[in-house]
Amino acid sequence: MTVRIAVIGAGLMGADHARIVAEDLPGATLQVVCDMDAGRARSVAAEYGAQDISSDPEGTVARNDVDAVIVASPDFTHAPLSLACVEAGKPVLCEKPLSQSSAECLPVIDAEMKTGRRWLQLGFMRRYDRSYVEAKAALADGVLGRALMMHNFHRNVETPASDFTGAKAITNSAPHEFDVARHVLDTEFSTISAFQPKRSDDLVAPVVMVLETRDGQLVNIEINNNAAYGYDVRGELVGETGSIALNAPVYSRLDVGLRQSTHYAADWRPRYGEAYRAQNRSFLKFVATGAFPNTASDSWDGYAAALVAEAGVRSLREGRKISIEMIEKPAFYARSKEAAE
Ligand code: ISE
Repeated sequence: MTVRIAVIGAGLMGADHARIVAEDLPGATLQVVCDMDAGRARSVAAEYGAQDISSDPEGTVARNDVDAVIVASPDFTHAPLSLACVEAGKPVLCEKPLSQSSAECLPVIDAEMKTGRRWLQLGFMRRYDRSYVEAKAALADGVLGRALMMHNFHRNVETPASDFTGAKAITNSAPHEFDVARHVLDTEFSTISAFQPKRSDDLVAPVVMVLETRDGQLVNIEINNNAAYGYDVRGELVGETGSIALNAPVYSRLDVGLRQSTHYAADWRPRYGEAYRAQNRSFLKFVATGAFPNTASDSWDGYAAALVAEAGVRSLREGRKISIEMIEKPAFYARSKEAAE
């Protein structure tokens, strides 16, 4: 059976997901491209051969010719549209974040649990990137010993919007590290401390965070959205008997004029192109089998990322360490080692 997918949102990420569905997802078809801007929906639909377009997100979710939904519309629509998918019984891959409000994630969790099965896969695609996959495997294999620390650097060329702030670096960019560090370490965070250095100009300065886990480990995260030189995400997982570096793939090195050089991606899309493809393929398998992929992030992970970000913004504002108080994790979201990949 071909899975008929609707993509809601025809902006940067929506167009990318439409391309993946149309060109790189055997067994799926791009059924609908939905955007409030009909012209943008029409343009993306024409480029990737969608069957139809719409400007009605809720109506698109309800369509009988839509088997699954990818939500890539503006952040504030993610939780309401995910809730609509859960209530309509439509599997949904929702771009991060589920919501920037941890409280807004709870009705999605409640609705999903009420149905008794999983519907929502969340788009923290870093979990599918080879560097984090290999780091998690090395930790599981015991070669690093017990995990002690994880260092994370997340640098963008420039801020994505003119109104970007240090707080937005925490709520928009850092949730990737909040999620993937929890995933690799298989833990939850207990505190967060956030700091900002001073720049000599009026650009948004980096945000540096130190987080403690409930298992006594330390995770530090640098978010620099004005790094200027390139899109650069790397890090290191340090154990008691070894460490593993998290690197970007280098496909070529130019040797010329007594110099060597490699190049950086301009932004996350080329850097994580393979991770998005792997994530979307795991979503298609989830749709076809109903078995939630063990690697993927879910509604609980969306709540956890939003809660940590809220505490990080408070720490930056108040200049002190903030405790992270989570609700108890429902057994419904427990992960079994044997679960589907
Ligand atoms: C952006 O929203 C993303 O999700 C990217 O993956 C991240 O690298 C970037 O910093 C964010 O602004």
